Amino acid sequence: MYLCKQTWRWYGPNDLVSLQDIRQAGAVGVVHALHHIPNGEVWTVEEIKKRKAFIEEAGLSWTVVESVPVHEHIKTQTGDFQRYIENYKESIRNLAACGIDIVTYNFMPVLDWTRTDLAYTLPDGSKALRFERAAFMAFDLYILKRPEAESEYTDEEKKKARARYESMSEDERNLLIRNIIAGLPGSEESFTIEQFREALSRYKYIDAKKLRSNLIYFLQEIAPVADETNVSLVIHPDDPPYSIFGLPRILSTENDFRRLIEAVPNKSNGLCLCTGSFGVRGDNDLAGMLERYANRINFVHFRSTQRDPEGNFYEANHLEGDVDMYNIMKTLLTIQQRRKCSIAMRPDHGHQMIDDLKKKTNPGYSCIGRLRGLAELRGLELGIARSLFSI
Ligand code: DNO
Repeated sequence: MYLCKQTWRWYGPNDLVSLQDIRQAGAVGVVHALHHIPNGEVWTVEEIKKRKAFIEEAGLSWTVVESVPVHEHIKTQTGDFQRYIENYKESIRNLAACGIDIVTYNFMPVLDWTRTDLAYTLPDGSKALRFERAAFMAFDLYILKRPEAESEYTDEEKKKARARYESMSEDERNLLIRNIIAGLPGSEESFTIEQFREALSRYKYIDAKKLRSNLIYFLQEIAPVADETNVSLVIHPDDPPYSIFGLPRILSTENDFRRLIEAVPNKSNGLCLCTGSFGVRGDNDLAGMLERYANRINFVHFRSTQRDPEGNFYEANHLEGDVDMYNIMKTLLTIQQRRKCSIAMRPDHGHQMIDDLKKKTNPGYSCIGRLRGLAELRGLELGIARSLFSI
């Protein structure tokens, strides 16, 4: 019987959630990155080994890398991008030499995952991450004042954004700015408004077609190295799964992933199925994607979101919201029996709740909310496994 490999994201020795906490939560592995190494530089065997030993001393394994960040110059194919690609290959080889064989990355321009509100209070008093479209548009139009934004939104949207902007105090505006551009956990970049404008301007001539061809070029370069060293490369989808700030986004749907596989069919080219990111689009059939790309999905983020007709969403409890977790778990279990292997998963994000409400936590990555998520997912998995395969 193959069950998921239960893992947990850990941000390193300064993470408020310790390796021991993670063990107590019941995870067997950690998802981790060497955040102290600047984007684009090589992860040396020495640094990887040091961290790996530290994790193993706590009785856990370093199961997945999330992420080896892709330097902006690779995404835009400017500056020193070829050197950064060579460095990336070197990092893959070094990770493989240390026995770490799943590497997550993303190809979102400028920003990684994006939310407008990091403390959206739910009726039970816990706090969730949220994306509020009116607040986002208010930032884009009236704080960032992106010139093209005026023509990208409808009159009705602009009216809503204006009203939202005017309803905010100075403090609320500053908080919104920080939430959007100061960098959420795991995103390796952080900007001031000025720097953000400049970063956006580097994409002036890069549309979705060009960005896709840059991603394909990058993969054609690194996938052979990953094939050779038995490393799975898993791309993380766009979050939210559509274009923001006029930037192209090219991994938001099943079709986007299909195109990537058609262009780069190497065996190492795979997907991190983040149910929370893809799930924001009603037209993404998550269990179907799992089924159709069964052999390419080598890491799963379990998370659910709750959408509304206004284009807002918040992060729901793991077994609630729009994502049909039962169906996804059932499909994943069936695939693991077919592939005869355990696939790594982690509870993605969790609500800030109970004692964590008194702490200064990493947004989305406090302990107790994820503990609840993992416990629920583990129960769901065992229940399905026992009834399906009568163990
Ligand atoms: C957010 C995460 C992202 C993700 C990266 C993968 O919680 O899912 O930071 O790790 O985009 O490269």
